[in-house]
Amino acid sequence: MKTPVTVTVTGAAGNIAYSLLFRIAAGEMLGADQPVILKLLEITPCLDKLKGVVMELEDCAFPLVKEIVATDDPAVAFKNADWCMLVGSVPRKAGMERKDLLSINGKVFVGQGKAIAENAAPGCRVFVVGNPCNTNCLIALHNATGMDKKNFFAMTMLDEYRAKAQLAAKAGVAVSDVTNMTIWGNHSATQYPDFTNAKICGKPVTEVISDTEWLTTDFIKTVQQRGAAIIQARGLSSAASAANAALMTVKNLVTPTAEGDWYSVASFTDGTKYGLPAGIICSQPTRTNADGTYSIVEGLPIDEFSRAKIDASCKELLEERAEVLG
Ligand code: NAX
Repeated sequence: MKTPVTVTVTGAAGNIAYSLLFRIAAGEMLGADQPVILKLLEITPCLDKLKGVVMELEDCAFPLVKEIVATDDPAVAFKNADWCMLVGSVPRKAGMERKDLLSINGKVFVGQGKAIAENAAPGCRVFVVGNPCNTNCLIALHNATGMDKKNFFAMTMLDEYRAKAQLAAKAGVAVSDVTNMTIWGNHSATQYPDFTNAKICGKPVTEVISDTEWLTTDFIKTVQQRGAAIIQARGLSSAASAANAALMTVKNLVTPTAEGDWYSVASFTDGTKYGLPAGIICSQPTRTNADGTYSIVEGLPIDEFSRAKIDASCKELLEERAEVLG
């Protein structure tokens, strides 16, 4: 029997967590032979609701779940955590500017970053889903004194899957035939789904889809606006698909990547690759190595069109960083 891995999930009584927790508990994220300890963090008014989620987890009798801790105390929730999945954050309400959201959630991620650094297991990895996830992740990283900056990530896998689904539908192929899909930049309407380096059945997308007008306009817009389209259709934001992408991001980060492929996740930039500014949490093409570390895929050609899109998203990330400084 393997030693249990401690997974902390914040926003544990929320919509995404309601899809996510049961799949982690079933072994879909870390493996069917990997026991887990689940630590669930919520704000105090949601503890009753969280109790209901815990009751349901218990009623599944998952063999891999060794312990469940439900709390409103970050120090308890992050104690000995190997993975911190920061899903909880305050959603944008009517009349709220992006700036207001950054300032409200900024405070949450200051506290959580500190609590993680003080309580989590050595080598703990932090993965942020709660929006604005790139900048929330940067805030947590800056406050997690002593932790390795390489261990902080924000989610763009849902955007990658959305892009793959659009390309597959247009080309009339299975979604598994679409590979090498990079989301560059911010998880926001400025993100750039890079069709120029993606492949369909091993061939460049531009060889398979000749409708360049669609690729450069509707395709990008559809991916960028997909979250809003789901809210419009469902009356609620993406939850099951977001949970799936969160689970798959962690799975990708712990599993060596298939030869020749890569995946998208936002991580801390060092200023040496693709002209991305240093010190932001930016989505880039990423591979997990055989030893469990990860690397940014280097040497991809960036044409003029892609350059402008990537720069625009990085500019937004720099603006967000400037807004939360201090
Ligand atoms: P919900 O509002 O259903 O759940 C969020 C939960 O977080 C609530 O139960 C709330 O009480 C809790 N919470 C708030 N502040 C907290 C704190 N300080 N500590 C612990 N828990 C706290 O939202 P849900 O639909 O689950 O979405 C969660 C977050 O994911 C939102 O910020 C949302 O914008 C973001 N998303 C990110 C995506 C991405 O691709 N990165 C896509 C999906 C989603 O929009």
